[in-house]
Amino acid sequence: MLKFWKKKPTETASATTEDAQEPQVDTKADVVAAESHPQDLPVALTEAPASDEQAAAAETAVAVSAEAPAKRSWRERLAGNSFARGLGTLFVRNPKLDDDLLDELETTLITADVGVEASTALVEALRKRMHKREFADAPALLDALRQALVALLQPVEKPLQVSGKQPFVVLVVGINGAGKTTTIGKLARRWSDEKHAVMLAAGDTFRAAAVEQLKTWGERNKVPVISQGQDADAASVIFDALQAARSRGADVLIADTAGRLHTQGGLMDELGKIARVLKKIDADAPHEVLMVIDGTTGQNAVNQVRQFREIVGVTGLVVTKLDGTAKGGVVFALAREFGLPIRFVGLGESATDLRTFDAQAYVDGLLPASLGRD
Ligand SMILES: Nc1nc2c(ncn2[C@@H]2O[C@H](COP(=O)(O)OP(=O)(O)OP(=O)(O)O)[C@@H](O)[C@H]2O)c(=O)[nH]1
Ligand SMILES: [Mg+2]
Repeated sequence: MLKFWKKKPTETASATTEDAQEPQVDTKADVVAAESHPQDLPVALTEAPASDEQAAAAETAVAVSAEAPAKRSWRERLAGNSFARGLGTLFVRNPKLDDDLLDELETTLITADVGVEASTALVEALRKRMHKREFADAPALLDALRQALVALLQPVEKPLQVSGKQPFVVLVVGINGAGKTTTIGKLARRWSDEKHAVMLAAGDTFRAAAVEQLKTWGERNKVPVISQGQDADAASVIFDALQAARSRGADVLIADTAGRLHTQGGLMDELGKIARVLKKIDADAPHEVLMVIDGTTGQNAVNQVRQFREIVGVTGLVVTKLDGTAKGGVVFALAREFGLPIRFVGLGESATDLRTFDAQAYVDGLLPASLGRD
């Protein structure tokens, strides 16, 4: 564990623009209240105090997560999804194996956000096998469906390894409200627990409370946050953060960015700029462009990934809010459409509610209890 990790950080680094040739780190021992300064003032390496309200919220969240059972099962967390409900209803009375049942199954999958193409492919493969009399009854058909669903997800079950580069730079992108900042907080917790020295970069300089939100997560997890004021240049913040992370020997730097839509040209260009300035320090950075997707957005998620991938070369996905009303099927649609690694899934709001994606656990969590295997 590095020394600076333990003490309260008091160092500042100077703001740097994309054009800077030589990155500068000013190590004056002043703590700068970032939000009170305009964008051209120094970056604060800070565990700055958040408001009382935020601190209280953070404490409550920590307390809640500490009290919660260490690991609730995937099924418990995925219980609200309509995937299980749809299949449960369809197979409740061990129905007759016929084409009508398969048509209904296809509709159920499409309704659960699996997407038309993936649903049709899954059902047609089952139909062929049914006509060859491979299934004795409905449970046998469902077991085959289970296996086909797992097979669809297994290629994208590729956990993210943050070793091998130092610092390993993770750029987190996605549309507004997808769960980026929360996911960063959870990742900070996870990687700190795994004894990596983590730093965060407050690259969302667009939304008023974004920097404070990230700082609260930083405090909770005792992880330094590099920030400038609101409206600062995001690329400059993240550039300085990488310099700071390098000079302090951090293992992982996770950069937050503002939520954006593909229609917001300026903001989309900013992502390209962020990636470009990082390469001035490390030609391979960012080592992971992690796109966060709200699991409740359904098929729209497919379009989102397509658009972000064009602009910034997404290398991994996180699907959040699968504990809520998400239908759960979008994960299959994404796997089939892009084959991009699904690194994690968000199964709740607290620090420990991020799971490494596990194809089998996910499928069994989605299927009705009588059908899945825990
Ligand atoms: N139930 C549930 N809620 C989540 C999950 N992940 C994030 N949230 C909630 O989603 C809301 C938005 O999360 P943020 O992390 O602020 O999303 P963001 O993408 O950073 O949003 P912007 O910065 O505004 O673009 C918050 O209320 C989070 O608590 C999850 O896995 N499950
Ligand atoms: Mg955010």
